[in-house]
Amino acid sequence: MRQNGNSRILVLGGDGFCGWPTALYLSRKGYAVTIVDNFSRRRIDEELGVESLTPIESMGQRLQCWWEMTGLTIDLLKLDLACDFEPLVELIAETRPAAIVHFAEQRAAPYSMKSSRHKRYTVSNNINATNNILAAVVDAGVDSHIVHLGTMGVYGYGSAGMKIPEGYLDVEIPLDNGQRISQQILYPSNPGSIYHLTKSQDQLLFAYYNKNDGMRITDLHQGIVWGTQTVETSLDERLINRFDYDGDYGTVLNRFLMQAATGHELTVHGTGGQTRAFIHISDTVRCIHLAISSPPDPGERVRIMNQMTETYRVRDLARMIADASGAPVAFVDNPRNEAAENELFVENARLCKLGLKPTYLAQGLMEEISEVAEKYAHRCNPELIPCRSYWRTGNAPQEGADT
Ligand code: NAD
Ligand code: USQ
Repeated sequence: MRQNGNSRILVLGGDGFCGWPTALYLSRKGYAVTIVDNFSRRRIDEELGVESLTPIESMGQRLQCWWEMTGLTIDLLKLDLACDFEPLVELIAETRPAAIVHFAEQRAAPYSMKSSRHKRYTVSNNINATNNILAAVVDAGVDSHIVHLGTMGVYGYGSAGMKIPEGYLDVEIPLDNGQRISQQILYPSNPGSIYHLTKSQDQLLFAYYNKNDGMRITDLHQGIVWGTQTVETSLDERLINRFDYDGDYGTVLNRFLMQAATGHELTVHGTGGQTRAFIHISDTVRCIHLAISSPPDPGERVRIMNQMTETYRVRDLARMIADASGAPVAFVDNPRNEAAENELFVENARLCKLGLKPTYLAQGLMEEISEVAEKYAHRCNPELIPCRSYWRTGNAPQEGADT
């Protein structure tokens, strides 16, 4: 396949769960891809004493294997985007990328709530990385399209029966003279963790650089990503994607799939009344390609699209997996500070209009359990399953209690 020199894409955070399969997908689509990562995620695995359920290779091995399997090369630059500003400006000025896909943030809500050190790291890493990327594009004098991975969590998961719109809310403002004016404002943020707070702050940075510098930005408000493999990561075991199952980085659906495969009880927090939005990893990479292929027009305000395909209540998800696998369901004390129940209706027309054909849970569930979770179940350390990050000290179990 030909690599088009005029279509350079930077994939920031390209060693991560969403970034790696996206880099491969875009490479296969003919883009010239450069991955930028500081490998902080691999260092956090060491800090927490955890490992991906799937055996992930070093980046050197991954890129060598991709070349062997496809004849395609992907460039790599190790940079800390929150600190290494000048090299980032140089990279952007030299490569003049058509798009910069920004995954490079600390993305686990429980990790961000572990201690004041983790809160401060998450705020400093995420907000500095985003601001540095935007400021570097200005300094480099290029018109790259920024595609950022945001989160559904900026909306706060509840809208009193209204469908959550794609980023902006129509409001009517009463004036002193008795008239009313209509306006669209950013949907009010209501983050549920320090991590989600950084994504809310990112939104203001995007609005500002868009207004001041005319920057073209797409912010994808993504739901919880489930699954592991894409067509590209399945080509060879050395390309396998990461699968987090531990109490900090494991997300609910993948945790339930791993728990079902290892015979562990499914750990539902509280009553399991939280409703969340979900998307399969294969749809994530396709959505990013759709967003890149359809950049905002010059002068267009920040384009926000809700990147999700289905919503589920956590206890219904557990019941569905329990029915399919025979695993028991356990209702455990909720370590988080979140409502016991919420309703969630989400508008996702924009990506569907661009051509997204969703992968539904019912289709891929058993395949994921048998092909990934069961295959690597022997690598699971059950000690790492419980969530031990508490939003408030009052949520932590009393000393001596069983965790
Ligand atoms: P991940 O932790 O697997 O990957 C993030 C990558 O970014 C890692 O490789 C890490 O080393 C890198 N990184 C972090 N800070 C960096 C820095 N300062 N400089 C350079 N590299 C840095 O996370 P993921 O699951 O792939 O998520 C990617 C993005 O998608 C995140 O921004 C996250 O908020 C968003 N998102 C993820 C999910 C999900 O369910 N995984 C859902 C919605 C949104
Ligand atoms: N939960 C359980 N049992 C578990 C783990 C989680 O009941 O074993 C519950 C949580 O209490 C919560 C819900 O499941 O109510 C979702 O938790 P999660 O860890 O799957 O997801 P979350 O913390 O919201 O974060 C994940 C990603 C984050 C992304 C976000 C999208 O880690 O990067 O931004 O999903 S969203 O949730 O739509 O905001």
